[in-house]
Amino acid sequence: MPVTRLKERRRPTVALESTIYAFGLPYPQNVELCWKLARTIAAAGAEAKTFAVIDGALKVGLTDEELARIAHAREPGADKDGAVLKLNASDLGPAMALGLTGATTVSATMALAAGAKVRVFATGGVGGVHRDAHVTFDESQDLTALSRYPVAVVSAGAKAILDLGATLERLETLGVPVVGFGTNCFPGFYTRDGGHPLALSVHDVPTLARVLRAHWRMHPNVGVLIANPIPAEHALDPALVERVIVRALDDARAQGVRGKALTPFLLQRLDELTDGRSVEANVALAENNARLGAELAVALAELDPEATA
Ligand code: PSU
Ligand code: MN
Repeated sequence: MPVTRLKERRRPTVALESTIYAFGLPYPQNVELCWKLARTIAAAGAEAKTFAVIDGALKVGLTDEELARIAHAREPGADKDGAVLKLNASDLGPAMALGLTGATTVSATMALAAGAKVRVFATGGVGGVHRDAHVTFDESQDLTALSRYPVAVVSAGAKAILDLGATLERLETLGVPVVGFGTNCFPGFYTRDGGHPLALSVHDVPTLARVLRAHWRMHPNVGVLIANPIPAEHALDPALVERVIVRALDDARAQGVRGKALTPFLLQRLDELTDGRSVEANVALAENNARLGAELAVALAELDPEATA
């Protein structure tokens, strides 16, 4: 390959979201996780880029100060001035115009990754259809984003706080392939088996990269959800998970927590109700997804060296 061509090649990149730091995990575990994911991704030969919006500017990669601002979103007094918002894809334009600061959810991160030509995004779990969506209509914008942006989202499934069956049905309606990595069932985030079979499963990274390349030839603007179960040694007991989720959902209902505040509230309650075990599991699965994301970004680059971000 000529030298000029080599120069055009960009390093394989893995996008990371910032809502998991702002509203998914407590401080300082959130900052530590961000560093850990960057190290894991670098060790696998790729580069991590965390997305956020700071004072109206889109950020692809955060400085330590910017990360600290995001990571303190839930601290008392954080909402006094320069509040850190939770931004969906649809919030990005207004946030830029108004000079706002916010953490990007899966939907916003997918939109920004697509714009930056980054094809692989590693997260914890995607948002989905909430359990009472037949009454509240609460379905995450993550689902429509998956149908709109050509990004592979490496996740441990969707959190069991959601209706996993309805989430899979909605993904099918939206035309989003869900590919199990080393599994035939859709994982339940904290657990390896969320109780729903998957039709598509692959067992190695080169095959996964070929699946993505073929998918984007057919559907150049549609995402893919990769379901990578939490490592067995970090999985929580399914009965415990269900018990604490029911309790957290009751608390949310009693306190009238809805909309964007619901997912962060439930995650924080699970942390309290499991004595931090849910946070440990969350960290372990995010790292596992970052590793797979990096391997996948490298494999995609090998398949198609010039097209890779
Ligand atoms: N899953 C997690 N931790 C999180 C989230 C999901 O394990 O912090 C965040 C992601 O950023 C996801 C968002 O995009 O929650 C979904 O929120 P909602 O349900 O309000 O769409
Ligand atoms: Mn919602």
